[in-house]
Amino acid sequence: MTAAPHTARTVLRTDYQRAIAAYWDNTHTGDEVNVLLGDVDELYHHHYGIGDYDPAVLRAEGADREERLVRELDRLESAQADLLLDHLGPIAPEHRLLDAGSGRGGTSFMAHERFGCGVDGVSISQYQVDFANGQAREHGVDDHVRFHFRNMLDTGLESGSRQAVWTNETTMYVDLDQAFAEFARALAPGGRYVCITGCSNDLTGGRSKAVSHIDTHYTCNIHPRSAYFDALAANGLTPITVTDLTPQAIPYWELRARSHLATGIEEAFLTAYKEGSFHYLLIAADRV
Ligand code: GPP
Ligand code: MG
Repeated sequence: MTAAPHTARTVLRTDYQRAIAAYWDNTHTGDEVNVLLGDVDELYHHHYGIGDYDPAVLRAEGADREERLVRELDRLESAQADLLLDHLGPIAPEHRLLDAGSGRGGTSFMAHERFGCGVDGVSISQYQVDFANGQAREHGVDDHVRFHFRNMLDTGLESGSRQAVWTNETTMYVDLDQAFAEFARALAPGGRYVCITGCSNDLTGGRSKAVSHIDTHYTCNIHPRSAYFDALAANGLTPITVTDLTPQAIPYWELRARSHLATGIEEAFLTAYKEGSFHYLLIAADRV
């Protein structure tokens, strides 16, 4: 990391960035869905889940039903992070990774646990950085997993220092060209970038009402599918795997919609995915 000071003035460069930092700085109030799920295994995520749920959970009643729903949603979110990590390629303990938009740190801790490697996470939310560094101390891994108040568009990491970089549902907050240029700079030649994202479908033309609803709910700016591949190609990142995870994402939203943890955004995701105006994609690309 560079010695340059990273203050709110240098890290948050636009009104939009200040607005999203404020949004995530305030998630510690009324954030039951993420905190209750995180409490299950001390891994706090800000992404969604994949895979089939156990239908028996919905047949349970009362407190048992609530507890089983929390555990099942958490299991699906961890399955999503595991799938992302499956695509990072061979990672050795001496490698260093970047979690771009690291939230409360869940995916970073899972990466360290799996590979024994170093991980740096960056977030423009000071609250998230402090929370995740507190978790690193609690897990006893703060010598390997560190979180920084930095902008993913300008991480300050040494060029070529990263064997892998990922974004777990964070690219809808940034300009893709700027982000991928920074990731390509930070990656070693032959390093891997993995992205899980929601993107709009160019084929349906323009932004659907459901996609606009999601954007408004999270103060984000969902990009069209084509924008990802244009920006990857423009920045020397060559896709090796592209998986449409949409069918695997729908059960999570169906279960969440029927749970006591629904936040009101569930129907927009279900509508967008089912009408085909929105895809949940995993993209893995090599820095060539
Ligand atoms: C989930 O965060 C992810 C985002 C808000 C980014 C937008 C993602 C898209 C695929 C459009 P969260 O876990 O804080 O959301 P929630 O509180 O709804 O679970
Ligand atoms: Mg969540």
